[in-house]
Amino acid sequence: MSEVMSDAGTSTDTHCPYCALQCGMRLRPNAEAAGGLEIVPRTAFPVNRGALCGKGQTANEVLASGARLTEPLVRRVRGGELTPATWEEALDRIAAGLSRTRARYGPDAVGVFGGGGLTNEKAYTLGKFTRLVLGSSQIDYNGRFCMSSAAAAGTKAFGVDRGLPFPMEDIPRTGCVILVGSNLGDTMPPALRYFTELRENGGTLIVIDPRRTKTAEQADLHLAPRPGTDLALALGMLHLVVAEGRTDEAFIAARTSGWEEARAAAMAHWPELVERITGVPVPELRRAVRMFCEPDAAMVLTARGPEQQAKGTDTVGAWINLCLATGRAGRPLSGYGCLTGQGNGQGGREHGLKADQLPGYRMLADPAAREHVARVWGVDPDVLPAPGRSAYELLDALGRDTPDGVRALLLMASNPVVSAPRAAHVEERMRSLEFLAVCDVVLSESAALADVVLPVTQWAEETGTMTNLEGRVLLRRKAADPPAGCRSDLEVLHALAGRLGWEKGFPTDPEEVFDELRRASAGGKADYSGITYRRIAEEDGVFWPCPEPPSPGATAPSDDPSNDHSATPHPGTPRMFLDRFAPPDGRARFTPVTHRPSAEEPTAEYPVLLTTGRVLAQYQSGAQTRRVARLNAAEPGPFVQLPPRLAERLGAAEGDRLAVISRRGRAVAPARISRDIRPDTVFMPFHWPGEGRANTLTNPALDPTSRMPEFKVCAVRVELAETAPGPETGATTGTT
Ligand SMILES: Nc1nc2c(c(=O)[nH]1)N[C@H]1C(S)=C(S)[C@@H](COP(=O)(O)OP(=O)(O)OC[C@H]3O[C@@H](n4cnc5c(=O)[nH]c(N)nc54)[C@H](O)[C@@H]3O)O[C@H]1N2
Ligand SMILES: Nc1nc2c(c(=O)[nH]1)N[C@H]1C(S)=C(S)[C@@H](COP(=O)(O)OP(=O)(O)OC[C@H]3O[C@@H](n4cnc5c(=O)[nH]c(N)nc54)[C@H](O)[C@@H]3O)O[C@H]1N2
Ligand code: SF4
Ligand SMILES: [Mo]
Repeated sequence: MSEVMSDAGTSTDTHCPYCALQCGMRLRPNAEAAGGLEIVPRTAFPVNRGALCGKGQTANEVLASGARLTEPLVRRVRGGELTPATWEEALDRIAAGLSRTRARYGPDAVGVFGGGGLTNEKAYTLGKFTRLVLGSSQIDYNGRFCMSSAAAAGTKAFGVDRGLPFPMEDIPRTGCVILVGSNLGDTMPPALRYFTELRENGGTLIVIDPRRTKTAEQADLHLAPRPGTDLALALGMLHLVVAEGRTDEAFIAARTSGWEEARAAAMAHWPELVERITGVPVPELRRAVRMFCEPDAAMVLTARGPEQQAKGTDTVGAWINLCLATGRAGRPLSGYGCLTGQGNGQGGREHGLKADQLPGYRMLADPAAREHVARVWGVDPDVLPAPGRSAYELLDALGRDTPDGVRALLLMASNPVVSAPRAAHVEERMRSLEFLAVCDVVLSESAALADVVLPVTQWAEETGTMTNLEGRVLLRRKAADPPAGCRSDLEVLHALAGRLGWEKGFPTDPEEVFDELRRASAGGKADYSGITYRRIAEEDGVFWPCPEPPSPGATAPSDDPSNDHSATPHPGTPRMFLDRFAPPDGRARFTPVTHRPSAEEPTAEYPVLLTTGRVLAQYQSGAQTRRVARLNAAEPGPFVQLPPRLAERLGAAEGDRLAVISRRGRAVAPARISRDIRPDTVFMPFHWPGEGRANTLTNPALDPTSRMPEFKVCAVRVELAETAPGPETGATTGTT
């Protein structure tokens, strides 16, 4: 107890820099620890109750990393080296590069690419900067690669997109959870506890993954479909639900619309057909239906497996249909949710990083939304640009010598050279830009291509809010001073705006930005207006929507005594849809969806399916975690997970170098032979650049609605590689 008390003065309660779980942690000054901060458990924070994965435990090492950028770098001659510069010179060069491009080709020739790791304040400011200062429509962010399909499907069905419509703490109390394409045992390890508790409480867990992962090992039932066939699987389950008379007709009648069309579409998916498409035997399908339908409450949670497909939106729609048809939505302990990925993937799009969205989850194409946000920004709605391009389309347009080419780019908090689909092509596009500016904490593979690199502060060196996968708005607090030479992203945008003629409107104090964001979001779907830094601190986070109550007396009839005191604050919304769904009629919408093949199916030339994803010890493009010794020792490099029969056919032994070849290029990495993967599939994690870069191979086929690329399935050929290491960069090994 006394330790906690004495801690309070010197320690700082904050959150992990990485994933969407946003685990609570406490940072205690300690000269011996990396970055001068020791990471100690913060058991009172409900989401993780003190538990941290290895990435969280070592997060302080990135603060102190020798790889940390501490001075701006500029490339003074094209093709020359990046060399140190003053902040003045670097900022002047960026302002000149951006305004030169705009003057020559128009505002849409200047693009901005953001990241879901940015705080709400930074995301909001970057969106505002793009639309006002640059006057450009060309902004998108890496969250497009993340949960955009779930966002699109959620919006269609429920009228609003919030990752989980309930807190994680509800999971152990439901009857059954279907986890579709989530390996949270590796990607959100502290969350595994909720599923262990679910089973201890008598509930069941179904995991759907082509691989037997750490998460699948925990399941009562593991279904291993072919990659890219989740849509058929969900439809087959819905077919059985109907055939076995397990629909909830009262719920369907009272709370939904569109059932007849969705039902008819599902009925075309006979279980035997679904078995042929997915490889999942009919008895297992029946068992899954029984497990899902028998308890009083159940949930479906999706992650990147079903979402990162060129039919991701329809796939998630099919899982939502299953929930609606069985009355497993809009009720306590039941519902559909998406496990979002990045620390602030949710907040990033809510506040303006997405090509078509304005703060508060308002849509850029909606005149009323434009008017509201323009008023807060003090401009005429007509100056706001139209919606722009999605992430891959934006990257694909870089350096293009056409009227709609994007010639200059400001990149903040993403590393597309490693993480974008068809990465060799994207890298080549980035190299062909007339001007590239990057803000990062390390010299990522993308920053290395820039004309100007700005060293920014991160995480524990600054304050800001993050919105986790539950829609819980959290406060990350500053715990240490940044290295001399680093400035915050907000300071960068303030300085650039000033140079481009906007003296006002781009504050550097996060709380001041947040107060403006609250006003901009007021009345929107993601209404933050009732949330304050103080409330977040006192309440362990506040769930949006949280409108600000009308000021006392303003709208209340004066003869009502109950309105005679100051309005009570809105409590926030941990659980959504219990009374009504968000569409104007309050009903959830079924979508009639039918299965279709992946953009690439196996052929004689490319007979194997490649899927991609993550490992426990590395994060995303690896820009941060590859610089932490303990994590790097655990997962030092890329690999190809392949089934024993395929290895045998190739004559490959464990560790042998394998070449994986798709229509987009060739990657080489050592073999990891494993019984835990389907016989027709290989898996590569995407955390590394160079010859083992998985994204050299991936297919940028886009979902027509969400514009999500098909990271989770493409056709490849696997061969034994030559024994001598190949060329170092994916750019030279990949065909573009
Ligand atoms: N260690 C670590 N943790 C992370 C991250 C990280 O990079 N590293 N990133 C964070 C971010 S941004 C995100 S988005 C989340 C992602 O979290 P997850 O979605 O859990 O991660 P993935 O490994 O991309 O994909 C999950 C699973 O989908 C399976 N899969 C592949 N193809 C298919 C398919 O067609 N259908 C189905 N049903 N499953 C398929 C893969 O085998 C894999 O096990 O993790 C977050 N947490
Ligand atoms: N093949 C394949 N590819 C994938 C995926 C997959 O499953 N398979 N998943 C996709 C998904 S879900 C995602 S989310 C993307 C993610 O991929 P990326 O967008 O590349 O994500 P990160 O590697 O997290 O890049 C974040 C960068 O921002 C820097 N950074 C950290 N904090 C700050 C900050 O405060 N300010 C600034 N300016 N910079 C900061 C980091 O150092 C890092 O360089 O990858 C996608 N790519
Ligand atoms: S699970 Fe995510 S938020 Fe929690 S410690 Fe690990 S990386 Fe950080
Ligand atoms: Mo993600």
